[in-house]
Amino acid sequence: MTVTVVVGTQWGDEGKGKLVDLLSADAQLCMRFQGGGNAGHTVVNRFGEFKLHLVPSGVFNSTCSCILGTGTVIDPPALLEELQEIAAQGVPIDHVLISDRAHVVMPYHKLLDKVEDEARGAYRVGTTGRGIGPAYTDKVARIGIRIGDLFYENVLRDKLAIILRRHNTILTHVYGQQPFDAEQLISACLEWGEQLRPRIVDTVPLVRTALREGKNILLEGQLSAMKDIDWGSYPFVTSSNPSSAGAAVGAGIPPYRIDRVIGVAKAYSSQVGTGPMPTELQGSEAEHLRQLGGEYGATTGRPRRVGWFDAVVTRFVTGLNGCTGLAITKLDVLDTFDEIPVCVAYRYQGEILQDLPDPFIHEQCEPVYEYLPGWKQDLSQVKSLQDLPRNARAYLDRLTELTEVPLHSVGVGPHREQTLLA
Ligand code: 2SA
Ligand code: GDP
Ligand code: MG
Repeated sequence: MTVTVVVGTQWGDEGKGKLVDLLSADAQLCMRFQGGGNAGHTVVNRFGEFKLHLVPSGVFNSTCSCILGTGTVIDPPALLEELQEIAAQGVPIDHVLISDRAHVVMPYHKLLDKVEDEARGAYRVGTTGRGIGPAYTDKVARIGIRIGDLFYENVLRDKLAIILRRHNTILTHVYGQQPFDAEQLISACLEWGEQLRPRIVDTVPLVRTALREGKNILLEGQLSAMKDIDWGSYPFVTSSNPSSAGAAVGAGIPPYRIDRVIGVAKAYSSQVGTGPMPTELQGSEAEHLRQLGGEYGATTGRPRRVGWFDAVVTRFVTGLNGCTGLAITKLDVLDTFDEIPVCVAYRYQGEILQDLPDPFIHEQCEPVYEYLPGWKQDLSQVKSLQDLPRNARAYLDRLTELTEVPLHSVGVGPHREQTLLA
């Protein structure tokens, strides 16, 4: 039995969905432990190509129960639509379950997300507009609606009276928006509850049984520690803990039961939203790498910022998460470069920094690059690590050396099969 957490080691979009899809072939339980419809996890397998937002990436393996865990925030109509789309492509979805303790992303959260982020000026986060921050804010303020509340009209009415007193005041007085109507929201909630009823469960006995019976459990993180509310480039972060410690809380797994933490690292970097990124490329260089990597938001479609691999960031994240293996993805995207810069340290006010500084210093850091020779060869058909060209292997070895984590696997294409296991 193994409990495995999959986490991002950069700013997100490293290819976590693809790895979780692959690993779920041997898992009996796959849980998302934080976040919501902001995520875009791309999976390419025998069913086709999917961009999963809320549904765990283990869904393609019908013997693997897939749970949207307690730490997640769920937009019910978005989830219902996503499930319908997946089912329409021939994927069974009966094994997708939802924690009754997860929180509901309500329509006012999505509106608040947009108007509040726009009003933040220099502190604008560049959120996905999926209502994530406001939903977690309500959770922490202890006024949130939980999935289990969706069956109880009286609970919804009582809670909405408190919630709308706050949000309608802000929406109308500060942002000049229309107020939300409690009765309309109550009927919508009751309807969502009915539609989701067969999937809503208390996850505690399920997880306890899985642990007792020695099942393989996969915990799927979204975004990355650089977007972690506590450890990321605050305030340019999401509102939950994508780090491995967040997995224990959000999935309800005792921390000491976690056996493996696989950190997923793209062979270069990308970021969506604002925040420091010393290796970011500009102009035609950025456009070239963006095109090669297809770096566009899987949820919003916006162009991602791109740059070279930043070992300072990934070393910080692998240490923080206790990564036991590094899954390096998208190595094939670098096939055509003569040489590939890797950031090994930063220069800041004449000093060399080896460790990740405060975000406002990070913003002013310049990368110190080491240049590694390219391999100038198509890697997409390579079937094993032994068959990689020497320079590609040297690139991987340098990345694992710099990040102090052994290699778990290498991605040479978007398809599930294009993964070379170490
Ligand atoms: P939010 O919406 O409140 O969570 O935004 C807060 C910050 O988190 C970033 N963020 C993401 N970063 C990488 N990938 C994400 N998912 C989509 C994808 C993004 C998209 O897979 O491409 O489609 O644009 C994601 N979701 C949120 C966000 O940019 C903010 O910096
Ligand atoms: P996630 O959010 O971490 O799951 O990553 P995304 O799905 O947002 O972005 C990763 C993108 O890279 C997707 O389009 C994947 O299909 C693609 N991808 C994943 N691994 C590889 C790889 O090894 N090579 C190539 N070329 N594409 C990959
Ligand atoms: Mg993504």
